[in-house]
Amino acid sequence: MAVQDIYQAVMEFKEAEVPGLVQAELDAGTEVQSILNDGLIGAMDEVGQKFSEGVLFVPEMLMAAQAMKAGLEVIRPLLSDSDAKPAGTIVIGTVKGDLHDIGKNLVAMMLEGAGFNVIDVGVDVDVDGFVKAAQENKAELAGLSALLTTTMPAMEQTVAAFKEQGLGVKVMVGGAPVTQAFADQIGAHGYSEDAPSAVALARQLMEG
Ligand code: B1M
Repeated sequence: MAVQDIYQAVMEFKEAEVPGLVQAELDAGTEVQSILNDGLIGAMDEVGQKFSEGVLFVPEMLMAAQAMKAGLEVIRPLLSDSDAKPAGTIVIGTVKGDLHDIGKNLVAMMLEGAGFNVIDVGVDVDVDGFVKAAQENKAELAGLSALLTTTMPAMEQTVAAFKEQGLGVKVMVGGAPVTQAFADQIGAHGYSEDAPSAVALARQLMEG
């Protein structure tokens, strides 16, 4: 029994087995940080890498994310008692008028897997919904998803609202119709085309 078994079980999408493996490691006295970073997050980093290389696809990434989340649930109560600090807090949601959430959920799960405190505000979220959630949770980042060309203006309005509020929240955007050029045009702090690159972007935005 080792942290490597947790890593392997996430890589093999063994959602039912991961919680037991995590608990066994905890019982054996393994540090929460090691289980998190070397087991759960490490595996999701490799899954993200394989997705970017075209070796794994969306269904596999979702299955791995579910397995990782099952393990995360076991250690979640312990995280506040340990030295494991969240990588940052991000409010994430799909913008007003848009009900698509599969990609947003995937991004949220990957961020959670990467150690972020993720506040998922759901779908069809208006400007106030995003801004209030960011204020209430003292979020450093906001993540906006849009799948419809018709809801891209709502994304622009939300980015503008964050700027007007002057909260210092960095806004990242994504979704099938969204491009880097559009992100630049609306003044977003960053754009990523898929879930693994959203994690890389969030880490980068947290650094400065
Ligand atoms: Co709809 N839909 N849909 N749909 N739907 C699309 C998006 C569409 C392209 C289909 C088509 O016509 N070919 C089209 C949009 C056309 C356009 O705007 N140009 C469309 C339409 C028109 C509609 C309706 C208007 C249909 C109707 O009712 N007439 C309607 C709109 C409802 C609404 O939102 N108000 C509608 C409804 C639905 C369903 C409810 C049936 C369902 C959504 C279920 C759900 O999400 N719970 C649905 C689905 C499933 C799709 C398709 C088939 C699949 C979307 C998806 O989940 N992809 C889609 C066609 C397609 O893409 N092939 C389509 C998988 C997902 C993992 O990818 O979401 O792109 P994606 O996320 C990626 C990246 O984009 C990125 O990372 C993710 C993972 O790598 N990403 C981010 C996403 N968010 C990010 C945020 C980030 C960073 C990266 O930072 C914060």
